[in-house]
Amino acid sequence: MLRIIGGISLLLLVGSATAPEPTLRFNRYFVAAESYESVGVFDVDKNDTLDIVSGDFWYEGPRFRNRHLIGNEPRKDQYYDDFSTIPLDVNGDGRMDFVTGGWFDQTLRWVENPAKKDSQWPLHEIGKVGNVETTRAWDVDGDGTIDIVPNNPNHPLKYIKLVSPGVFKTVTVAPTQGHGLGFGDINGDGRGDLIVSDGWLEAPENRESGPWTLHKEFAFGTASVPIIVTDVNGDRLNDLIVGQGIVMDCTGTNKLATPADNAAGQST
Ligand SMILES: [Ca+2]
Ligand SMILES: [Ca+2]
Ligand SMILES: [Ca+2]
Ligand SMILES: [Ca+2]
Repeated sequence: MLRIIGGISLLLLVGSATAPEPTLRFNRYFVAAESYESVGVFDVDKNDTLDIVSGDFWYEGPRFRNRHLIGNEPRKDQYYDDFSTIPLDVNGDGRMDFVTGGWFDQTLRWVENPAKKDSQWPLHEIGKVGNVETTRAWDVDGDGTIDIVPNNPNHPLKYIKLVSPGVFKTVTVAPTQGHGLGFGDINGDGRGDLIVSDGWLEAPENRESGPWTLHKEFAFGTASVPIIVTDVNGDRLNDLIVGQGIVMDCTGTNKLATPADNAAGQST
């Protein structure tokens, strides 16, 4: 699991109107001294202003000086068991909820944005999916609505689809997966494929009945989430941008992860 150190900050994007070529500049904006594993940005209170949601609080945009308690996530080891903040109105009441999951309790859950502003947000279990490194949201089946894809090393790869308010359906894609996950069209057939640490899974015409064929054309070891799919060199073939995780060796020194490290489950 990757650590996020320090408080929450925003990097603000500022464009220059007079330069012949746009120059991008980022400013750091302090939000809060506390920090959690994950952060999301969406309009919590429906006032057409984006807010920040992270761990036990949401912070009112656009200044983020007012915070509201939404939960009481216990600390486990050096982590909070809360590894994503995917905005999704799960119960269809018009207020944006979010989806998260825990490495330690191996559970995917959604967190309900309540009607009352300063009450805590109820937790709802979606399912036991295996250790949740983090979760991503992609429209895996191409129906125009995001699906939830948790990265669960050494557990089956699946996507989880919201089929009606508060009701999810799980579609299994592969019997196992490593550390790392991406999504994009690799073979140019218009269907998004899933990228795992040891290859890419070709999306079949019927995503639910499969089969998703694994093409072992690379081996990334402890790969990032996400593995980004984009055409880097402009040859109209999608390429991959992948980060490499780090592990701690027995002396406490960081080193690049290897496939052997990944198999041993030592990734951090
Ligand atoms: Ca809702
Ligand atoms: Ca979908
Ligand atoms: Ca494809
Ligand atoms: Ca390319």
